Amino acid sequence: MSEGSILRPYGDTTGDGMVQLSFTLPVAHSKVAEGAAAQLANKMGIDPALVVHAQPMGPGFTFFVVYGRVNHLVDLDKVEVVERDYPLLSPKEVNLAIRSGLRRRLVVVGGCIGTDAHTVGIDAILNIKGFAGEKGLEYYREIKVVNLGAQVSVPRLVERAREEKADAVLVSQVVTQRDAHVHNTQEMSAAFREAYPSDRRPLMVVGGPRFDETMASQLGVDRVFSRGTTPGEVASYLTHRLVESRRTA
Ligand code: B12
Repeated sequence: MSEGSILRPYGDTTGDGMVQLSFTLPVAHSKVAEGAAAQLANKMGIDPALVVHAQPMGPGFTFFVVYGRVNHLVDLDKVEVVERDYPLLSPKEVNLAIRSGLRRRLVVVGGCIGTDAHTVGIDAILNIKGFAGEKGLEYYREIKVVNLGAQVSVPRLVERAREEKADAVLVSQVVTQRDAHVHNTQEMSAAFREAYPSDRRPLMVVGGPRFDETMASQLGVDRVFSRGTTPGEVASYLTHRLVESRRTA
């Protein structure tokens, strides 16, 4: 149901407040375990809560799916997101802007830091084959891409950024267990801030499916990109920050 900016979830009939939720409890499957799942859902504001699926997950664990009604409403006016604040450019426009604005190629150094070996995301942005029908940054004639791949240490990233005279570093973090993505990113940002004078340091961009795009300042980086990002968005952002904004300034 929608009343202006107020929304209620929708399952079977409009405005019925029905939601579906899945989680695992560290308990062997039994009737008591299903009762525990319903109790948890109740405590989360789901009432009635129907356990629609319960699957043993090895000894001592059960996976649940619960379907039920929440009374909460959401207010669209109070939602906070990072809207795109730069124009989307075609590869041709990006190349032209860099050529005329920088008069040299724009250099990006990218990779996955820490123990993270999930390279598909950063490759989607950097590799020529790209993502979602868009070519990656390697396709752009005026962008030089240095893709360091998986498990790059922060000191190595700083070293390569220096060697390459990077305009931007692009870092991917997919594993979020124990907030690894947050700690690794903060370590990276601190290392770059220490290694460079503030007016010389490369633009720091991080991305990954579980990043909250509103966290850039908390992470100490210039921009955060999340799931579904396309190479064109990244190329446009880099052009906006490294070419257009500097030209205006
Ligand atoms: C493929 C995969 C692997 C492959 C990775 C191969 C490779 N070369 O990348 C392998 C098998 C090696 C692997 C291993 C592991 N994996 Co894995 N893996 C996945 C899987 C199935 C897909 C990830 C993927 O490729 N997505 C596709 C890309 C295109 O999406 P993306 O990364 O989100 O990238 C997009 C955006 O986020 C953004 N983006 C990403 N990075 C960047 C960077 C920048 C700069 C920008 C601008 C944008 C950007 O742009 C991209 C395009 O839109 C996910 C589950 C899932 N379905 O997501 C689990 C998953 C990520 N893996 C997981 C785990 C736990 C592991 C292991 C720890 C398992 C284990 N116990 O060994 C290991 C860890 C290995 C390591 N050292 O990192 C968990 C992570 C849980 C968590 N919250 O931390 C997941 C979510 C599975 C799960 N549900 O448990 N994995």
